[in-house]
Amino acid sequence: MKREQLIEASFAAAAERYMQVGVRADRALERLNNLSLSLHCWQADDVGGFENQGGTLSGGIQVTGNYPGKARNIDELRADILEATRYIAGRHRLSLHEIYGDFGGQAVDRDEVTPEHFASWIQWAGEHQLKLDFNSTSFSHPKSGNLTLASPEEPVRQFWIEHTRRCRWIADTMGAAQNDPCMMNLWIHDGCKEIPANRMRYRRILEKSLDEIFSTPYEHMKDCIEAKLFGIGLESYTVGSYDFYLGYGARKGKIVTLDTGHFHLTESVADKISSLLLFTPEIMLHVSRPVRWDSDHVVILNDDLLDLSREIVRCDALEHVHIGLDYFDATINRIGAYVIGCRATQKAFLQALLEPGALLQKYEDEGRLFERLALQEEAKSLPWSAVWDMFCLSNEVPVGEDYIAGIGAYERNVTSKR
Ligand code: RNT
Ligand code: ZN
Repeated sequence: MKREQLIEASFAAAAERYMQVGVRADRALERLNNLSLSLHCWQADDVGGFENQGGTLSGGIQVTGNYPGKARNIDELRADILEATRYIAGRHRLSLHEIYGDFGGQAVDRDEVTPEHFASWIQWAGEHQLKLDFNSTSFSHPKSGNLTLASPEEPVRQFWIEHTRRCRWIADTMGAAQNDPCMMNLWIHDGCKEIPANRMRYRRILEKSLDEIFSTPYEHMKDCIEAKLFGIGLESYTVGSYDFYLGYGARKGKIVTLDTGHFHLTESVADKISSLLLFTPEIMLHVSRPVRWDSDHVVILNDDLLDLSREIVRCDALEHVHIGLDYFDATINRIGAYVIGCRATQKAFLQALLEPGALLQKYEDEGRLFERLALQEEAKSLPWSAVWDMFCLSNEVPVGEDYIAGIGAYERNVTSKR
């Protein structure tokens, strides 16, 4: 049998098998097709950006490795992103950080940036049917220090307020141009290596700064606030902790970003979804993979990711959850890293969409708890991979491991020559 026929036949058999537990595989495929991921531009160049100011990465985050071929300028970054999308089925988004503006070799400080610096991105994204998301950048800058928006030094605080206000303006411009809201993520590293004299002090300042920043209403962008457990060198205290942003988001109607690397390693991020959805408008995800700490390893198909995607589907919240990726690995082919992470995320959501939810709920309602556990176990080995292959085939992206060769060719012909 030809490969294509084999995939089609396997899909047909899988679809029948899923019908036996009350699941429509074709419907799962359709829903997966409509799921957009927001690709983080910073995987392509190790969170460097194009400010041309020789800044080194700071803010408690770190990239390890120096695999050759990272993107050195906007053209290379754009080419790399497009190359990655060739192996990822569906229509996706691109998340830009402020430091990736098109500054044309000029030194544009963070409090001077305007939508003009993103005009070429907006145009390029439109041409390639990619929608844009945005992030303010408060790290890797002489004024970053350990405190930015939570700084008691008024000029420093004002500088970062101005930066963040301008970023919201840029995000709104992007959202208007693409006729779809731009998700604007705010993450700051503010914290202390040692125990501060008073934890409340900086949190009060941060709350005030956020209120000032968010006082301008915008129509085409949505504010997301990202908490963190700790940064390197800032281990004892994080001003923008999860409790801080959860409280802020719930009271003031802001979207909380859940970065899966920003929690204690035994804490379940999946379990937070249903609570957050009750009290905050939507959820922004930064899908990442912590290994022993917030290491930002390439996302793989593991239990954490499966649990997270299942929870989102069970809450029927695909419309209210924005799936961004956030990791940076410089030890392997960077484009391959994108593709592995995106495909893993799609596979996780596919398995979630194929879960026999109605039957599980029925068992639970009837108090048949053995049946519920048994079906949960059996569902793990239902033939989801046949549905996955069909997803790739019908979207004309390489099936299975076939994409490895394509990435290799791009490395030989393009990135290795940088
Ligand atoms: C850092 C946060 C943040 C960054 C990006 C580059 O711990 O996760 O989202 O990774 O903004
Ligand atoms: Zn993040």
